[in-house]
Amino acid sequence: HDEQAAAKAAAATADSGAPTIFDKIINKEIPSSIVYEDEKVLAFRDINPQAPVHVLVIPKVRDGLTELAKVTKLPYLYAEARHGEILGQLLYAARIVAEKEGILDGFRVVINSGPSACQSVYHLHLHVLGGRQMNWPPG
Ligand code: IU
Repeated sequence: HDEQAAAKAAAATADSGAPTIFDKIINKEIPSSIVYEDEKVLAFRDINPQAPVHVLVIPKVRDGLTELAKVTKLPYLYAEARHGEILGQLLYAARIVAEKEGILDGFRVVINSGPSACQSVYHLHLHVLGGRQMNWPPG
C-alpha cells in the first residue's frame, strides 16, 4: 500500500532527537481536535483516522521515552522504571478517552515502536482505536 510505504519512508528518515509536529500540537501552534487534556497528557483526534474513533494520547514532555538504540541506531520505545508515573497517566487518559467516545464495548490501544512497526512520529503516542470491529492480527 502507498500509505504503508509512506509510513516506512517517514520512519526511516525520522530524527528521533528533534522536536516533532506533536510539540506544535501541544503548544497549540497547530490546531487539533482535543478530546482530553491535563497537566501531563494531551489526547487529540488523529488527522488520518483508521477507525471511527482514532485518538492519539501523548505525554506533553517527551522525556527520553523514544530513544535511538545504541546498537541498531533505530528509534524505539525506551521505557525505564522512572517513567512509571507518566506511562500510567497515559493509560488513564486512554481509558477516559474510551469512555468519552463511547467505545467501552471494545477498543484497542497501540504503540508503534520503530520503523518496522511503521512509527512515523518520534514522540511517544498511544493510538486509541474503536467504533468498529477491530480485527486480529493487525496488519
Ligand atoms: P505512528 O504510530 O507514528 O505511525 O502514528 C503517527 C500518527 O500521527 C498517524 O496516525 C498520523 O495520522 C498522526 N498524525 C496526526 O494526527 N497529525 C499530524 O500532524 C501528523 C500525524 I504529521
